[in-house]
Amino acid sequence: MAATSAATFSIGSTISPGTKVSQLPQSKPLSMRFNSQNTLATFSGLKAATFVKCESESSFLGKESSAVLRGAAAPKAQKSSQRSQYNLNPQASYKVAILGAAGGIGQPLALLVKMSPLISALHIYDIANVKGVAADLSHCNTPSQVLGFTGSSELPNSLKGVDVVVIPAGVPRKPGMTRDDLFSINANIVKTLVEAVADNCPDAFIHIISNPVNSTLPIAAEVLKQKGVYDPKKLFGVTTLDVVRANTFVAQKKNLKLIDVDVPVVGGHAGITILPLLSKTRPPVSFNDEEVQELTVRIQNAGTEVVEAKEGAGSATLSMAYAAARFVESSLRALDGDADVYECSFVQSDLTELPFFASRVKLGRKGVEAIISSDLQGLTEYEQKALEALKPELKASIEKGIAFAQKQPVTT
Ligand code: 2OP
Repeated sequence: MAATSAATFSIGSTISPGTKVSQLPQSKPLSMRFNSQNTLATFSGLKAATFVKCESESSFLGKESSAVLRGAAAPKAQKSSQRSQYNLNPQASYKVAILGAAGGIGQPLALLVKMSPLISALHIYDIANVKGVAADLSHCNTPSQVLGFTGSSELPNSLKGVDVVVIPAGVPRKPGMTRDDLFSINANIVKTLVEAVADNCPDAFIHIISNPVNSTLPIAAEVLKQKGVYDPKKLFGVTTLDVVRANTFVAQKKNLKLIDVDVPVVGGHAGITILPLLSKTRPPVSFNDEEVQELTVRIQNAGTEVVEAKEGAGSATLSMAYAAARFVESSLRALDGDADVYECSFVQSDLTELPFFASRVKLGRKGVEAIISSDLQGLTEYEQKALEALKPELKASIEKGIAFAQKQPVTT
């Protein structure tokens, strides 16, 4: 992922742990620039001896605005951020597990994650067909060792010592289905997998991709609570694809350089619960009413656009894998001490009256360090109405997940 100039990762500025942030730290694309003689050769060869330096480019904010924002929100971080430099040590030794790694999202995700210089071990788990994927991936000459784990008896070992667990397991949509139609199958899958996470790597960051995320994330939270290991700062519903799509569609519509565009997307991850805040687009862009309506609806229905185009062969896999890999990379950078990592994610939140809500968050070593409240301030009338309109559906999905988990207590 980092080997192409198109790779982007959101970063912003630093805020004290646990605070709600009223200043606006903009996530901004970070082009991974490997400062060795030859980026591609270094990355794909990764002889491990080379120290890889990653420079963040504040391309969409501009250096001045970045400095102002950092100065306002994080005087301490300013010194390091002004250097605009974060050093990646290719010998860093994070372990990542992907549960559901033989599936449509899991395979490309595993490949993208295998390319990270921050990972020493990539554990891929699925109920079947994973050994071949592991053998295949293990031939890529990037640093991480790939281990495949098949079936429930091998699930615990796939999770031992893991820092980040990503869960794309489950069934995808077919044309005519909503994400909620997947609930009856995927709810159980997520419950079972998160129970294993709780038992084997309770301190890991957990990334939930399995749909309906608006319900599976609350299920995961409930399972972790029942197991006595719930840390709300480390449980994430992956909504990065909504941001990726919003950035792409806005850049296309407005003929902007893609890497410069950043649109926060809040709410949840299904239909009208996906709310792109176009008024907060960076760099600032003006949209007429028709454009706002057209773009908002397209971003909300983008998953369905792919489901229909695939005509029964599944839902978004490649773009989802790309987005999920970006979120993994951001998490690893946060774990590695980068004080400048921002992403949108569906997390436990007090931004609204709902217990979980997607918004921009600041990531740190311990997970969510701050929830960016300023994105919900100064909304347009259209956005304000859409925000109110999404709440009943999101609330119902959250409650459905919680009720499911409470009815079926965890196995001890
Ligand atoms: C999507 O948005 C698969 O939920 C995923 O397409």
